Amino acid sequence: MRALVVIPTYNERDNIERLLRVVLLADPVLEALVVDDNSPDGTAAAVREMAKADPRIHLIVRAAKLGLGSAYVAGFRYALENNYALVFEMDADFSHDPAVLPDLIAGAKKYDIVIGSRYKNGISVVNWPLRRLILSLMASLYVRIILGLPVNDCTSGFKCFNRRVLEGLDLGKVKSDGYSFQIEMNYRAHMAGFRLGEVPIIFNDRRAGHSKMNSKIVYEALLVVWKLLFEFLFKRKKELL
Ligand SMILES: Nc1nc2c(ncn2[C@@H]2O[C@H](COP(=O)(O)OP(=O)(O)OP(=O)(O)O)[C@@H](O)[C@H]2O)c(=O)[nH]1
Ligand SMILES: [Mg+2]
Repeated sequence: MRALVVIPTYNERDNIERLLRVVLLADPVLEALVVDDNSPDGTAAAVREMAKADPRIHLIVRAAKLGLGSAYVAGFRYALENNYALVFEMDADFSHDPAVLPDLIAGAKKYDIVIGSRYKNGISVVNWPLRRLILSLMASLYVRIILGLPVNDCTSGFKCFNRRVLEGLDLGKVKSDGYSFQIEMNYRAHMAGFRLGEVPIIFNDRRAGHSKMNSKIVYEALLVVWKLLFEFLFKRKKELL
């Protein structure tokens, strides 16, 4: 079995080399794909150097900062073309502990999407300002109520897809970024009949580098929920007519 960890990066030079080493040590089936948006800090050059010596490291460099959602989609397409059975999403900033990767692999025996969940067994977030934690919890609650998604942590970016999910969805349709990308992938997969499950993780605030989080990402997530709801309601109505 081959498994690919897709790691989108923008200015993660201070994290990426160490992260790649730890990810590849976490399980022998794992390979890593960094999708870098031409980071000015030279992230891609550092990865290219490592990839020369290690065939388990792969790199896609895009021309400019095109957004997190499309970086994941580029990684998913690469994974499908290169026959990986499992495909992971993971941040480069050590918020996601690579030691959990084997738990996600184990979860993939039971679920089509395994979500590394901050809110599965209580709340397990370390070093986040209370404001941000409340925002994230409210966002998940909002998504659960409006979309009926059976998931506690709807915006987690640490997860594992079975390749059949990525094959089964029309990736060209997924246009959103950041948190809304996570919501959109979860909802489309759920509506297509795939099984979503959660394994608890401890989420840590980023270790180095700078946040790309902003209020636009939050508003986009609030909106995408309604966009998806109406898209699927409309589709159902058309099917009934
Ligand atoms: N390729 C690419 N990667 C991105 C882009 N925006 C963010 N990233 C990466 O996506 C991951 C998640 O972004 P973060 O900035 O950590 O977002 P966050 O976790 O919500 O916020 P902080 O942890 O506070 O920074 C990191 O590895 C980023 O480097 C982008 O436009 N393109
Ligand atoms: Mg982060």
